[in-house]
Amino acid sequence: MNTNRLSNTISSALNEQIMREALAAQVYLSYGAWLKDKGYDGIANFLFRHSAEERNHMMKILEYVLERGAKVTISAIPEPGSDPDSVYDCFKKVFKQEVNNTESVYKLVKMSFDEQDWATWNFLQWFVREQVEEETLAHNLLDKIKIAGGDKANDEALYNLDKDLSTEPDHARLAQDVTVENP
Ligand code: OFO
Repeated sequence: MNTNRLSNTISSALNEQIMREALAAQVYLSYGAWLKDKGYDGIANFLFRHSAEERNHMMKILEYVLERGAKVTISAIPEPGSDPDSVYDCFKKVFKQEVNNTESVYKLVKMSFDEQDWATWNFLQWFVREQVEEETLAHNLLDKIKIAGGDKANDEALYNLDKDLSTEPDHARLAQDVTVENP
């Protein structure tokens, strides 16, 4: 008896999303490493925690695919891309990364709607809400650096921003503190 409750199209799109979340984690890891190397430990730590959150999103989808009786295929993760040119550029890239991910979540939502796969549609609503939060978070980062002077932000402004972010309440918590249900 076939216990797979996902269509081939949906399961392959979800598997692709598993890879995209893993890629997002790698992107934040690489930006965090770049920032730490430049001495911005507060912002770096913020992005390291965000990287852990992206991995959690990956696990959430992985568990859903298995729960629906479909196959998980772990594919290669593309390279995260080049380092940012500046802290401002880094925050712009973070925002773009989130918007791109939102678009791929929306494609999945549409796909599940078209197939009348209501379980998947319902599962994805969590990601729709999460992306709103993540875009807001990225947008707030951009606002903060714009206030600090954007590309012209001086060392003192960047120092304060770094200090600010090191005490930012955890939206993304440390990997060991998160669960799939409560990322
Ligand atoms: Fe997975 O939420 Fe950001 O991209």
